Amino acid sequence: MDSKNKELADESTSARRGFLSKSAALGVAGVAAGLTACKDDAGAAKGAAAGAAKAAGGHEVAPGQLDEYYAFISSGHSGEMRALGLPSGRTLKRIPVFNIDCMVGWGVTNESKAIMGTKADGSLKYTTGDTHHVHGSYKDGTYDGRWLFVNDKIHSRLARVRMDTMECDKIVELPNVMGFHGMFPDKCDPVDSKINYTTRVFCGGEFHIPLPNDGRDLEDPSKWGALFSCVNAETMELMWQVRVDGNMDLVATSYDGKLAASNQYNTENAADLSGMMSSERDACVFFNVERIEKLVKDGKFTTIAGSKVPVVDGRAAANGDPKTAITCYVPVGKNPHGVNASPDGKYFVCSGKLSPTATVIDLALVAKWFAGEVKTPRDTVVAEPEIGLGPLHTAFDGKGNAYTSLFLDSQCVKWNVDAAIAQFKGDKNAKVILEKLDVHYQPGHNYSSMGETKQADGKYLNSGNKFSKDRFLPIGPLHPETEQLIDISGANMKLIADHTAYSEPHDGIIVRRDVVKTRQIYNMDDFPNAVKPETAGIERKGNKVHVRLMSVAPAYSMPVIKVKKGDEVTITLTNHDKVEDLAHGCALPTYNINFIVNPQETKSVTFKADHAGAFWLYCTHFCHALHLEMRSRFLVEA
Ligand code: RUQ
Ligand code: CUA
Ligand code: CA
Repeated sequence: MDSKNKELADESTSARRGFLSKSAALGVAGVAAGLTACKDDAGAAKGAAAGAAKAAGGHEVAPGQLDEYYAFISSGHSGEMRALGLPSGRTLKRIPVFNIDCMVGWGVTNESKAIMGTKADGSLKYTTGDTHHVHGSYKDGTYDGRWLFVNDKIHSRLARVRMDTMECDKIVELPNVMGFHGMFPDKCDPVDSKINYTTRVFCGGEFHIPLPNDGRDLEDPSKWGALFSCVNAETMELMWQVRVDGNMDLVATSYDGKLAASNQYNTENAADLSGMMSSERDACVFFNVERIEKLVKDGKFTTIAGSKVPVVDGRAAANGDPKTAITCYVPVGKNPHGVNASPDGKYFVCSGKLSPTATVIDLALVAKWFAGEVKTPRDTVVAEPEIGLGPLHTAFDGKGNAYTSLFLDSQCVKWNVDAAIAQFKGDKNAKVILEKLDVHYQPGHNYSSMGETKQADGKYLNSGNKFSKDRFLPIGPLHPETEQLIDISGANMKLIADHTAYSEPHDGIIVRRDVVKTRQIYNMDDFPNAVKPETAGIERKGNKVHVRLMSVAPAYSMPVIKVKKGDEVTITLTNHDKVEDLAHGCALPTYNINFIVNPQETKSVTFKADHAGAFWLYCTHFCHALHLEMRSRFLVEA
């Protein structure tokens, strides 16, 4: 870049940062408006860029080399989950979950539709989704490589992805919940410590709604409520729900399995923006899992019309006595966003968003509050350092440091948890803030390598930034997002890479590669409808026709398939190839069919043959030198 261009770039960078700070502040109507212009953005941005150029070496993953880590990330309102390699940032897989993906046939095949959910006519119940949080299943306080879970905020669904195949195998819709946002698997049973692995997934409900939401109470939001839900991780069925005051944003769980918590920005129970900002403090609501399950077991629950799921009352009015309470509302900074568990198992950190603070809550003190040994919920707070403007999410390095994204400051702040606790106790010399690093621009989530486990290794931090503007070549009005990779292994944070992301990832996890054990070839017998040579062929029952097809490169088992107009046709295709990476496609022109079958896999589609003609059923997935020749004539007689 010549010096003129460089100047222009710096100028636009600075203008962009200023603009974003202002527009972000606009959303909070004056509350933060005065707080955004307090730093020399241009100077800081230059420093960060120079540092990055130097640091980039040493983290490259050369051609043919494999990454050290996987990242499993959400994709926001594109509805999928993604697997990346880190530090390279290579996209390894886009895992369709709530969205339709015509490459693999997700939302096209009968099997995927059954998982996604259908209406009475067989069409998909929903075709949209909004994924925010991806978390893995645990054993012994770290990932067991079994499952990934992800939420859908739009239609309040929880999905599970098998880590061995990286495919979604179950989706459940939470009843009487709207805006299912935060989610976290448990790490241990609250009672039986031998069950030291994930058996439950906790789900926060953000928006309060009439209960049930059937047209009643439309004009009286004061009667509306929000539910915290518990899903059985194995069966993916609802276990119970807790009604709370306020809303629930994100969710964290303790390593001993006893506590789950959710930050609440609307303790006011308000239905409009100014109302939601009226209190000086909001809360982090803690759930006593053992007590909730005891109530459910003893039949002390109600149900909400249309749902059989037991609902217990976690509202403050019903939980005045700590010794029997199932919930504890800990006051935290105003309109918090984010609650994260420290890898030492001791603390939850709740960010302020409209307060420049992070609140550190001591879990041992929360347990004592439930035992009646701590005076007020606020007494469980052991630190509340001022860390910067618009704090959202906190990650950890396993060495006692926390890394919080600062949306308004457009920075990542590194701070020390023990120092914050010392400062809270009165130590004026405690050095809490260790470093601030500019990120580009306006970070939402950040997450660190193995940072949500006891094996947090303090190597990498990903900053998921909501705006990229001048970081990449322009591509029209919608810019990609910037996922910035930061090396946190040394004394100073080093920005080492900008990666693009299609809108819009929120949370993710970074997982050591040895944790992930995938299978490359299916077992044919896992599919009850697998087509074998003895069952292959065409079968007619009335106007229902079943075409049982096999693929072996470069041919399908039937060169000609003949049906009649008006038939309901099911095509079941089993891929008999056993070679790793040898998938075949199956596309049927004008019938809107496209899917693939991996080695030894079986999939099926059902459709009405409603127009006559000759249609080439062809292989879409490059499989062989004669891939183009891999096609059959699908004939529909008039
Ligand atoms: S949220 S950008 Cu959907 Cu996890 Cu904070
Ligand atoms: Cu089979 Cu291409
Ligand atoms: Ca509030």
